[in-house]
Amino acid sequence: MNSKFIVIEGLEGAGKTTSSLVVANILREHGIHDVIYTREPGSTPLSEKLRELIKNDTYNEEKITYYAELFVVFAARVQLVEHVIKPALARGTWVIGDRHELSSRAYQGGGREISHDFICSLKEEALGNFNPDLTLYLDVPPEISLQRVKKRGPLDRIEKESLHFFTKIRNQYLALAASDKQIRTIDASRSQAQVALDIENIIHQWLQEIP
Ligand code: T5A
Repeated sequence: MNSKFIVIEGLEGAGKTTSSLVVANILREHGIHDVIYTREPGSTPLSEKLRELIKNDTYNEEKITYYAELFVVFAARVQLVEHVIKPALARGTWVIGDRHELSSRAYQGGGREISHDFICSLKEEALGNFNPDLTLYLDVPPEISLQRVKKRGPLDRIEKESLHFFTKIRNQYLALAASDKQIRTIDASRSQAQVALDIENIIHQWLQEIP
């Protein structure tokens, strides 16, 4: 079987990091041990710098424009895909990604209301037809997701946004997931054990369906 790119998506605090480990465990049960983890933005030296820029809110009060935010997350993604993900897949390594392009369509498309067509054309231009093989979307109401994040410590620039902003992002995620069979939606407002069980079932079945 060729190596695959599995992405986990969702609002902050949805449980993406926790779920990455669940996915890796299931892959191991299927004899797949050669796995790397990526996070977006991040996971290359330059992309990690861009991550700091995007999460930080101290630019002497210079506001990051919505388009600048979009271009920064895309710059980080292109670096990651070209320097890490594609080479890994080419040598037979599986990749588990904490966020990918769906995040831009949800946050910058849904949250910032940048045109969906524009984001899609940017993606086509920058990455062509490169896409995840499977996306697990962890769906959680923003009220719950933000509660989890607040427990963790100080909020970053995006986490300080309004409930309305995160509601628009969630609605966009749900709409995109409903129109794409490659995206599987999981109710992540339940316990970690229940979420893990759903992930397990989805991955087991998906692996069996791969020709
Ligand atoms: N961004 C990113 C864009 O705007 N556009 C883009 O294109 C991209 C790629 C990235 C930021 O950048 C934005 C989105 C983000 O604002 P990030 O740190 O990578 O930031 O993303 P976060 O979503 O903020 O990461 P988090 O670590 O906050 O969320 P996770 O990974 O989803 O959650 P996790 O697993 O760390 O869990 C958080 C807490 O909740 C608990 C965990 O124990 C932990 O304490 N938890 C649960 N508690 C109860 N029940 C469950 N089912 C739980 N699951 C987890």
